[in-house]
Amino acid sequence: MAVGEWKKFLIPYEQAVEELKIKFKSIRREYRRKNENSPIEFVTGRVKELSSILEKSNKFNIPLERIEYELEDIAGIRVMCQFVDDIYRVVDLIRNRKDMQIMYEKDYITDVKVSGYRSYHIIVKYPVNMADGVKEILAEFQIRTLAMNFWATVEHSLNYKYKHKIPEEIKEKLKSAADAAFKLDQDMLEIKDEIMDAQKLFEVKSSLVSDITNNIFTLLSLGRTNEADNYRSQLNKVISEGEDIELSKLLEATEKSIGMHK
Ligand code: 0O2
Ligand code: 0O2
Repeated sequence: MAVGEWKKFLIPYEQAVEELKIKFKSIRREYRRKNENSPIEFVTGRVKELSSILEKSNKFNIPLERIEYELEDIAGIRVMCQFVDDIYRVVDLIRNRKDMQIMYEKDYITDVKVSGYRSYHIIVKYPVNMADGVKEILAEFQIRTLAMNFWATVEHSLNYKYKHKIPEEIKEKLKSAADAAFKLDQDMLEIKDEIMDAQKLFEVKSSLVSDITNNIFTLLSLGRTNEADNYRSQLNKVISEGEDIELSKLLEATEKSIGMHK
């Protein structure tokens, strides 16, 4: 295939990656707006480089005309989660979607790879609406925790450095690092409720502070400079030494002041 033809071949994959990134980032936004804990921490995606497509198809003896059916990760989406159980919530999200069809799933968390690699993979068939009709493509989801992602990124760059021939002693270190990362994930899962409470508290606090700041600006725009300055210094004091309940009281006070002057 000429370079121009490859470019054309890759268009639906580029479209799919953009769409899927938006769709899964939106799910995170939806959870956050509803003030619920999101199983999705962040999402990345990429279209496989042409050189990697050719290298992989060569390695597996895939003829060019079969690439679109047999290379499943030309379009790749990665979903990162805070906790191991979130991975399975994301898997369920994907299983319940009407805009893609699952071809198969690989649970490399239960079936850890020899390298130490852990992630949940789902291969889907995804229809892309092109100018001249619908083109169905295959895409690969990799769902993993932040710790699994850290490990995989490091291991991936070492594989690149050593051209897939990582020395035995480094391989062993990597294997035990992978297990240590998984131990961290399991420990975090045990205190998940505590962590989520802390994150919620932090969110509540930062939204109170932002509401109070907005009110202070409103007072300034109403010409109530002294009151605004007074609230500003109270806010600084409460932030450094106060409790959330005092922030709520301060918010109420600023709302009352605005009400009086509007
Ligand atoms: P790093 O440093 O390599 O981890 P946006 O600003 O949202 O448009 P975004 O989210 O950065 O862009 O995504 P982009 O630039 O399209 O995609 C690149 C990301 O895809 C990189 O993450 C890669 O880690 C990730 N990626 C690389 N290979 C694969 C793969 O085989 N499968 C999947 N699913 N993802 C892959 P970072 O964090 O940008 O950069
Ligand atoms: P890239 O550079 O990420 O695109 P295989 O038969 O094992 O060679 P297969 O059948 O294509 O691979 O599927 P598999 O095993 O599910 O792996 C697909 C992708 O998962 C890989 O894509 C990697 O992104 C990731 N992966 C699998 N095993 C490992 C591992 O041991 N370490 C790391 N860091 N990533 C892994 P590519 O095309 O190999 O690479």
